[in-house]
Amino acid sequence: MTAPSAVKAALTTQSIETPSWAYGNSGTRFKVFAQQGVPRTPQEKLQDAAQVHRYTGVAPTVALHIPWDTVDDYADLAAYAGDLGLRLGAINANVFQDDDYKLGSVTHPDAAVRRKALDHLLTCVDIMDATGSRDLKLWFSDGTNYPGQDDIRARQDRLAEALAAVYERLGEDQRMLLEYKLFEPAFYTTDVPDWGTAYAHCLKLGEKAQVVVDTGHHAPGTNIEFIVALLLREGKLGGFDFNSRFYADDDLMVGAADPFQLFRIMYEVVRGGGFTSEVAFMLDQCHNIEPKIPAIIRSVMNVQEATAKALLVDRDALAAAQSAGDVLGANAVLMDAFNTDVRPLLAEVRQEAGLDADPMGAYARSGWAERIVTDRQGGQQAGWGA
Ligand code: AOS
Ligand code: ZN
Ligand code: ZN
Repeated sequence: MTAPSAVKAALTTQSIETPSWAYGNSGTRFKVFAQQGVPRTPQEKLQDAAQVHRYTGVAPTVALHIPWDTVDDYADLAAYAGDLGLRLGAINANVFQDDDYKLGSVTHPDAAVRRKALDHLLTCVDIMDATGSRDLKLWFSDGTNYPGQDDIRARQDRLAEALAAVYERLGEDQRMLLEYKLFEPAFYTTDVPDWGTAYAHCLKLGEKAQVVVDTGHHAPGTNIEFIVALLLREGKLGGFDFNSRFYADDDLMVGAADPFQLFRIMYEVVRGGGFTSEVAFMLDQCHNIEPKIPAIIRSVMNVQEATAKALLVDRDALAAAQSAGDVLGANAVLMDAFNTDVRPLLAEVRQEAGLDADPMGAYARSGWAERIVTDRQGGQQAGWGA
């Protein structure tokens, strides 16, 4: 087993980005269950994110979503985040909630609609300039519902054209993270359905284009850790949208459905040299029925636990067993790490950082949940499930 001190040191370097939309009301297409005290403004979302960071110590950045987090002055918003001890993270573009995008955005058959979508993406880069954000995260709902509806190949050409224009606009230190998703809302073809499509586009674009893996965006049974290992090997893993799924893109708390899968993914990240700031560990979740801030704290802790277990894997023992062809021995090395209870170790990491050993309890005792219910009336919907 790797020395606990080395694991602890590595854990203090991890940061996990929380998404602004997870703090707002959300739901399914059937119903949004409004919660009391949810943020009414982007600033209030940041206040809640600051609580998550305060009790976990590892969630210093917040992803924004445009237009859900539209403000007049983004530099001001970045300064506000700074006052709360936070930074603004990835800018998530939205080219999926406008009537014009019924048949697609950047892949739409009509050039005028494509132009409108591209203009939004370029605006998002302007916002990144103001917020100091490094990453532009692109997820396209583009696709078709019926065979013959549009030309599959032409849609790839239109996509490539738009991505190239955005890539051209990126600053020196900015990146484009392209996210794939198997299906939904399109049900027949999706224009970026899988890692291979995302990878092919990113490869053509250049170094600043990277693939983002949303853990909920695969067919059941897909070996996500293999994708992670491969993308890391190719230098093309830009980050994660972490969440859990039981069926499709469920956006449940990461580590809730399959902590073993999360561990396997984190092991490949550690193994592949991805445990650096080059790989963004982001959450992409919606908390429809559970209280949001504690759910996000729990999610951050779940990522930390999987990371700690991955760091604990005895890599030397594993390599020895693997090269000896010791199938059971190699598997046992991995399982030993997975079956370790890392909660005491993480409690120590927190205490050594001056934090409460128990983030969930500390938040519950803080009174913040009660305070926002009194102070905030008429919380804003995150945008999902409208
Ligand atoms: C959609 O299914 C994707 O997971 C997106 O990453 C994300 O939820 C959206 O971009 C938030 O704006
Ligand atoms: Zn996502
Ligand atoms: Zn998703």
